[in-house]
Amino acid sequence: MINVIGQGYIGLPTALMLAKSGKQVVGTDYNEKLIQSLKNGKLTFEEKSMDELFKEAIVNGIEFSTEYHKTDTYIISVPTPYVKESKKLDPTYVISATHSVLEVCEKGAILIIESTVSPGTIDRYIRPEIEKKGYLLGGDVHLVHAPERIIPGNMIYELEHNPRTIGVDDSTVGEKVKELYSSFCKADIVITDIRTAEMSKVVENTYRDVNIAFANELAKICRTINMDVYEIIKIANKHPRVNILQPGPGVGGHCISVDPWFLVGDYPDLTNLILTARKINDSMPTHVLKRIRDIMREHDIKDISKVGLYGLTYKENVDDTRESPTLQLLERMEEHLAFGVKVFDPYVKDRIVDHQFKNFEDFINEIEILVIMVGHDHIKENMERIKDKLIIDTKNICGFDGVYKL
Ligand code: SAJ
Repeated sequence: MINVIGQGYIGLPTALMLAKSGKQVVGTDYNEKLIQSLKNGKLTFEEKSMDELFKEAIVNGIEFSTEYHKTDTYIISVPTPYVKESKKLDPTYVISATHSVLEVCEKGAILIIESTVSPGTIDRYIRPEIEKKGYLLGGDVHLVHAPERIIPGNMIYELEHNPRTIGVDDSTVGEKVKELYSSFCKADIVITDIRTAEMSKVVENTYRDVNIAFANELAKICRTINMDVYEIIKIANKHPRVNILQPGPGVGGHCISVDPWFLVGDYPDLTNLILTARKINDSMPTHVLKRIRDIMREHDIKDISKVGLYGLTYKENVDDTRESPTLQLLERMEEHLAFGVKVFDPYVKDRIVDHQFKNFEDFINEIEILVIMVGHDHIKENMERIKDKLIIDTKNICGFDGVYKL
């Protein structure tokens, strides 16, 4: 039996995949409401293809519980928040989940940590917990780090098709864990040591952050000289060794905008490029704000409530708002005591900010300037409806003339 601890964005789809492939799985979470919802057959967040997967997992007998179970394999996928002020990882949840596992696990149990952790976290915080308990590492408990790589919006496909990394102390355990993940993952699975697994995960997200920052910096340069950055990127990417990403209103999510800080926090003297990239990406919401101001001036619009931000999530077609560029932008506006901008997102049903509309029509009717912050399919399908507005398209999705860009 496998006990998957943490039934959030990563733990739940992973538990479902394992159950679908015939494993006996218990999904554990301390959030009673969440567990009750799953027990009632109701998913707790939206994700492509997850409904069918959930049904198959139920048929295969997946269980959900607030209790940890006595078993030989655990997968810990609890949040690893970062402390905004210090930019360091907060390992509290992983430590406490490890504690709870140690209370119940069988001798020789495999403890797999999937949560993203900053390089060195397992040596610094998890090993000592196991030793403190008097357990022998590699005998009583086997420690593994198997960081996930899936992207919200395409998680189920990527669980099956993305190569994986397994960090272990002992290769026999590595082979066992590889076999477990092979039950649903059809791609290459590399076995390495724990520190290398930690580091490569953070490096992957840092790589993307740096590359997005390059595109964003180009967008800023092109703005000052009034050139079309998208055209330039399109042409440059024809070169066989060039692959520039897309500029945007900022970088959000719980991964790319967070993980590079772990390296900056630990190696401040060595991370010039990484820190600069972070700063560029963090500056994008302010860049959008300046664009809004310029366009309001150009059209002599003085009332901020005539401006509407479309999209609250950190990227298209998901309902995840963590660290989203729109929330960053609203925060900056608030710092300048600018209140009243209107907001709409078809994926965000709960009211999480002021002046948030439930209905798209009402939202559109009340604004003059529409700022597209997220390229949801919904807005692409409603292009006709927004054509008469002044549009600031930060995602380059409007195919018609007269639209303002980043
Ligand atoms: N973005 C741009 N321009 C681009 C691509 C993305 O501005 O060309 C922005 C997005 O709009 C978004 C942010 O970057 O705000 C991040 O989005 P993303 O889709 O690139 O990635 P995430 O954060 O959803 O997921 C990442 C993935 N990592 C990499 O691509 C290296 C995913 O595979 C990881 O599993 C995930 O982080 C994680 O959990 O670490």
